[in-house]
Amino acid sequence: MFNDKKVVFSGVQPSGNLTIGNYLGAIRNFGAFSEEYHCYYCVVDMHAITVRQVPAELRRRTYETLALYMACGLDPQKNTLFVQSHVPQHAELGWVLDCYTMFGELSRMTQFKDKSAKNADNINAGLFTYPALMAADILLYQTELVPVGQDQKQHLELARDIANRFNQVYGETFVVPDGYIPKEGAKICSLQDPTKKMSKSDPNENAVIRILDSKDDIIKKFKRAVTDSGNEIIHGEGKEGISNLLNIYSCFTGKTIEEAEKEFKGMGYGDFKLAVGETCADYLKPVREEFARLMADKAYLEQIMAQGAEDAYKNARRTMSKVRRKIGFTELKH
Ligand code: AQP
Repeated sequence: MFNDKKVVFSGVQPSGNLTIGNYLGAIRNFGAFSEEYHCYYCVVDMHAITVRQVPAELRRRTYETLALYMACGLDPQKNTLFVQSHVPQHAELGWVLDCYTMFGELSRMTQFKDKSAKNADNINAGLFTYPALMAADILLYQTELVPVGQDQKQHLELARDIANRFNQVYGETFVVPDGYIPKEGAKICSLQDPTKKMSKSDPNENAVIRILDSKDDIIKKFKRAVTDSGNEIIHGEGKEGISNLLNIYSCFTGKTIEEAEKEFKGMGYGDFKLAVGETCADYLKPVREEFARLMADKAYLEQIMAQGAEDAYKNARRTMSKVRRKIGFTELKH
């Protein structure tokens, strides 16, 4: 199916029902690479357990995330769609890279600081070393390009540092990946606190729009979105709520922020929020429908998972065997 194309890798954690942040910042952009690159799109369940998960929900969301990849337009015949824990080399390389990642580097990661604050009763070692496992995910496939949202930029830079460090010690082993952060949609903010990014694990349902929310729920949540005491629909400082809504509207319509500002000039906040909600809900309708169709056929999803794991495994094994040789592990002769 694939030749010697350059590689794209990205992943999404099944740590909650996916949001329009995950969609606009990441998944929506994945399909554009499918022709030119060998694309690996992974459901990163091993990352998800850095925060306590309910097992049955994690399992269900793993299927759902895979189905959402496809519902968002990723063709499993043109992309390797798989689940991280099905390919054991992720854990294996993750451990090796832990030994090439510095305590100080991991301590500086803002996601670690944020998540430790949110999960004060479970600041586990996995949460701390999360970026080294993410580096392993990427480097295993000799990835050139990693499409992610703005929040992953710091982790990606660390993955580059780890690759460079390893290459300096052992000679060229890993391709050093570049990030691809979209111009629009790289940071979609919470509807209840627009100074923060929208997160799928946010306990406040009104703060997040989920890809699979019903039209009514989407409109209700947009109507409750925090704005400001003014009445002008313009993008800018001190107008974080309105700016976020304009940004979302612009992502779903392809219009520029200036065009959107012009369109809504003179309109009240209530009507503006309703218009953004309707646009978002209508845009996502085909995704919701295709998702429902795919989820009805679990056997098909399992077939895609198996096919993806087999393809990913072949390539991951190649890199891992190179790494094992370089670092001095002995190999058993068969
Ligand atoms: N608000 C966002 N705006 C734009 N892009 C975003 N991404 C996440 N939130 C936004 C991008 O979605 C991809 C998958 O994210 P992830 O599952 O790896 O975890 P995350 O970055 O930690 O996303 P969440 O939604 O905030 O999950 P939880 O709540 O579990 O921590 C990534 O490319 C990410 O940049």
